[in-house]
Amino acid sequence: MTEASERSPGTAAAERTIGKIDRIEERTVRIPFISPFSTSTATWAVKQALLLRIEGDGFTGWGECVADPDPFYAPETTTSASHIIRQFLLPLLESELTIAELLVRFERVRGNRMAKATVENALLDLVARREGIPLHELLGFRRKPIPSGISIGIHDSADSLLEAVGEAVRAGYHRVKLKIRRGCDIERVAAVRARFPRVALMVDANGDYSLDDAVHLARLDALGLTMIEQPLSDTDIRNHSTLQQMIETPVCLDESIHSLEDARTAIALNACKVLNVKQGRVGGLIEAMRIAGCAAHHGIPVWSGGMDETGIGRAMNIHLQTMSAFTLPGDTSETRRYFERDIVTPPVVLGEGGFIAIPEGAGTGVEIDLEALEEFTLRSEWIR
Ligand code: OSB
Ligand code: MG
Repeated sequence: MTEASERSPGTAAAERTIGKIDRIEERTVRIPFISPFSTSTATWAVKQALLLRIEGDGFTGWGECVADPDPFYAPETTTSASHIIRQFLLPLLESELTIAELLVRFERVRGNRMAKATVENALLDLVARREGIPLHELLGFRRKPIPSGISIGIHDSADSLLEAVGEAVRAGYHRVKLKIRRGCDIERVAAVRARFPRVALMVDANGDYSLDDAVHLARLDALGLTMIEQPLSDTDIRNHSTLQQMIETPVCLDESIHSLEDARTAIALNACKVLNVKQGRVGGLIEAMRIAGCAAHHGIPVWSGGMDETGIGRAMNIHLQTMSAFTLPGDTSETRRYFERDIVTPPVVLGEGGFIAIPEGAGTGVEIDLEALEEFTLRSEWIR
């Protein structure tokens, strides 16, 4: 099973017919984070997410848009995604189409891949639930335990960072990612490395550096990092290639990769040795599988990033990671490090050995906690 599906990833799922759609709801939720999450470009104290609920034949699929309310990580926002989904994507939806045909129609809409992923995710969840199979099976992969990594935001002090890393190491996470920015990098990471000599450690700069910083960034080479994620601007694939020749730490691209074409370009230019594939950013699970398949073909290891998703998006990311191209631990951490209360059950829990389980049941396998959903809803509207 895995063989054929890994060679032409996503084909079986994409060939499913969308089927009858009865109604569609758009909803914005706002869930407080347990603690604010800081990157080089933003601090988020709450998770605000746009959700899409698609109902057909008595089944319901949910999609979560990974865009933030602000354009500080990527150009799309919850508001722009809502506009694109309502005005341009949903009008293309017809029940006789296959998902692949719908995705071809979506190509007329430039970019806006977070918006596209929201619709695609909801439809794949709906189709899997209608067929009574788990999402990973629809995608063509078998169940397996998923190794979990953690992304730790920028902390105010070195001490509180060391404490957070200690907690993550004791919890059993397979690797620890530290957010860095100009002026808060080498010394902080060196302190973590000194305290935890053996932990698999990496950093993520979210594009804060320029090529002029290459000599500075080369100081990370002594710290035995598994990779540096997105050191340079998201719009600049070429300079990542130059940077990679100047530093030993493997470069991983995140926000520079919007599509399969971007991945091909980055790989051809030797601009990265690793790829962070966020399905919610590249247009959905099917595009993510194509990218991962291409990367695997070129010997580039892949992992699934995260966008601090609610349990809906997190479940999508978990199912995706059953694809064997995802050889490195992702950023899918357990629910309780983000939220006191999530809008789905069951929560993601870090199990024995730092692995997370795939939710049982059809589709994503998670169920909406309607009471929590109402509690966190800012607005909701039936749009079709
Ligand atoms: O760059 O990977 C990133 C969160 C929000 C925006 C961008 C990023 C992140 C993370 C956290 O690193 C990943 C997660 O825990 O979901
Ligand atoms: Mg990143």
